Amino acid sequence: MYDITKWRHIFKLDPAKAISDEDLEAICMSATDAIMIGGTDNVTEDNVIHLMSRVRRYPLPLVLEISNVESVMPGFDFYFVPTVLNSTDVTYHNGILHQALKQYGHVIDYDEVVFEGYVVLNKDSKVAKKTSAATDLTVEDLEAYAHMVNNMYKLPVMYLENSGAYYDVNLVKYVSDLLTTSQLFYGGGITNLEEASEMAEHADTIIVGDIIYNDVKKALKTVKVKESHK
Ligand code: 1GP
Repeated sequence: MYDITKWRHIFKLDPAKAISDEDLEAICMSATDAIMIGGTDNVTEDNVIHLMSRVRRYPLPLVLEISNVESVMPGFDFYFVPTVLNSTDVTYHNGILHQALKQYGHVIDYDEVVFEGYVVLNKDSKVAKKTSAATDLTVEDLEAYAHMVNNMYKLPVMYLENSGAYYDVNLVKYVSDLLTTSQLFYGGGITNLEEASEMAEHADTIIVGDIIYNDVKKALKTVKVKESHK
């Protein structure tokens, strides 16, 4: 029904953070391609179901990016499952996934599941700390991850995750040039249209998170990237 490969812009909402009805309406009625619900800390069944029911009033695709098994529930259009390729802890490669599939593997609709090859870049981010990610990466490391995702695991999505800070666009370009089939997601520190456009020049899809909570008007402007990067 929805074609993820055409998505250029996604707003990521953190279920652990408060958002007013007014701001949520503005985000959901914008021209963004999808809403993704996901976070690192304090993601619970309660706050996910609450946010899901609020976003469901609006006619746009809704994704749950899974952070733990307890907060997974039916009702989303897609389930994005991160595997953190530069985590030093197997839990975040496939440990949680293995446990989840042991329990629910027989009831999952795999057409709704998208496996994301994550590379966590910002050493100061919560996700880097939680997953014990090896963030001290050289260009050669990034290149190897691109080959891993695109040519070895053949994952549909590679996600360059620089949560909380704007990354070096040249490195995003470098990775982008290596991918032939995997869709490149970039998220991290996008706060205005200029940054959104710069990253969208190379990433297939940009993810905008924090700025929603800091300055919703600025967040809304990033959606304009869809006009220049169709
Ligand atoms: C976080 O990649 C997203 O998972 C977006 O990053 O919150 O820094 O916009 P920001």
